[in-house]
Formats: sequence, structure tokens, C-alpha cells
Amino acid sequence: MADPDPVVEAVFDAVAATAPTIRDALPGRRVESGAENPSGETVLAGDVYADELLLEALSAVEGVGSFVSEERPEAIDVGGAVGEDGEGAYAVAIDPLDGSSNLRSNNAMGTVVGIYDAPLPATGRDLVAAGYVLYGPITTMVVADGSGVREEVVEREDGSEGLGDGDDAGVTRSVVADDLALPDEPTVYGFGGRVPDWPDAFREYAREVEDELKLRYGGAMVGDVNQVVTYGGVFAYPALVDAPDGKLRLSFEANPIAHVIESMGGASSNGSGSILDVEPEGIHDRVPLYVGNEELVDRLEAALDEE
Ligand code: AHM
Ligand code: MG
Repeated sequence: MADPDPVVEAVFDAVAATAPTIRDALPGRRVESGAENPSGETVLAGDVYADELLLEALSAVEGVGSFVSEERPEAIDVGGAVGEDGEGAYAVAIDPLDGSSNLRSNNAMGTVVGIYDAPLPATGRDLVAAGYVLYGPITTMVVADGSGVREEVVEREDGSEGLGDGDDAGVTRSVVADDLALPDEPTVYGFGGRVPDWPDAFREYAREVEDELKLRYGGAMVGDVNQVVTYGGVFAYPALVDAPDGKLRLSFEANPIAHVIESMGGASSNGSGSILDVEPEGIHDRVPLYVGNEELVDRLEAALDEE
């Protein structure tokens, strides 16, 4: 197994360091900011806050060359050139507050991180690591860094008031589960979008899956994917009849989640092959996302193939 990459670990330290501060800031930031993001979605004050804090924290990490966010039109240059031989720096792609429409209803949300060894847009094969923070009843971080997938609990140290410098971030990361693999006997599923907007073949597949698994859908990809990570199953935000590329973004959402799930022995698909092989045209490209136990993803691909 590969040695931990110090830059990758510093990126996860920085993301973890922001988590308690983001969490504390949310109660006053459930309102619209007045802006739209590059995908044309309404941006909440919480999205803006998380994006700015993560930019600040990640800019300070040596070895991060660019910060690319779902909330910003372009990559921000924050250090050395990305993907250079030798001392190449990484491009870090962030969905600062995934599922932020759950802010109003006070349900789960998260932060998604993908660390690419190439300038964006790049394929998921260029990811060296990926993970996500889940703001549930507990703040956890799932990390796939090449040494296996682990779940950590992220907590503010007693008496700490927030982000500090470097090692003094005032935040602890405690590994609570190591070498995570998807459970062999899947039990849950969660599919986004409205049933009438689903193509017939996906509707057929969903009908089969409904008879076998329990529905777990909360409207935040990180929360719904974490159900699959914990219990096994399948998560999808499918292609829609009027939106063949679905809703989720390849660089910020689909690739990092596919990297995590494939690192756990599961499978990812855009409907015909691994998400990680999808060639992007732009950093805000959308893609249909299907992830979970291999058998369930294989069946999905076979079902879509019949259409
Ligand atoms: P966001 O990152 O802007 O919050 O959007 C992505 C979210 C995902 O977390 C979730 O899977 C999906 O949008 C839910 O969409 P919908 O509200 O259409 O079900
Ligand atoms: Mg998102």
C-alpha cells in the first residue's frame, strides 16, 4: 500500500479544520445570498461562507496549486503550477456545501473534496484522493487517500474557538472505521429527481430495486451516498428525459464520490461505464451518477442498454 502523501493529508487536515467553523456558522446563513452559481442554481449565504473559508484554508496548503469550486466560474490559482513533473501541485475541487437546499429544512449536508493531479477539467483517473465531510448528528469525514477508505469523526478540541494556524487548527480527526468496504448484502437505495422525469428504462430498474431494498433518500448526495457506504446498496441521480446529463457535476460531485465508492470495492457508472473514464469538456459539466454495489450497478447498465 502506498505511503500517505503529505500534501493529500494536509488537504484533508485543512478541510477538517474548516468543518466545525462551517457548522457553527450555518444557523445564521439559511437565507439566499442573492447570487446564482455557474450551474444556474440559487446560492445560499451558507454556500458562500463555506466556499470562502475553504478557499482560505486550502490556499494555505503548500502543494495545492489551484482551488476549483462548484460556486466559482473558473479555477483559482493559489500556488505552483498543477500537474508539473517533479514538484507538481494538485488541483483541489470542492463542493463547499453539498445539499445546501437542506439548510432550510435542517437536514444533512456535506462538503465534497477531490484532489486531482492535473489541471481541471480532468478525468476521475487523475484523482489521487477524494472524500467528503458529512454534517449529520455527528460531523464525520470519509477519506479515500490510496491507503484504503476510512471514516473519521471531526471535532473541535475542548476550549478551541475555531480555525488556528497549521497544526494548531483546534480540531481533532479520530479514525472510527478503517479499511472500509461496501457491505456484501446491500440493503438501501436512493434515487434523485422526479419519477415522471426518469427515462422508462431507469423507471423499470427502480421498480425492481424497490422490491429488494429500502428507500433512503434525504436530498443531499453526501448523506445518501453515506447510507450506501454504511449499509450497501445503490445511489443514483439519473439522466432525466429533459436533462440527459442529470444534475450532479462531474468534477465536484460525481468523480470524488466514484473514487470513494470504487476504492471500497463498489462500482460507479454514467450509464455505460465508470464515471472515472468520463472525458470532461468543462469544469461545470454535469453527468448522470450511479454508484454502489457492483451487482446493482451492472444491472443498471444492462437495463439502460436495453432501451
Ligand atoms: P448542491 O450541491 O447545489 O446542493 O446540489 C446537489 C444536490 C445533491 O446533494 C443531491 O443529490 C441533489 O442535489 C438533490 O437534488 P434534488 O433537490 O433535485 O433532489
Ligand atoms: Mg452538490
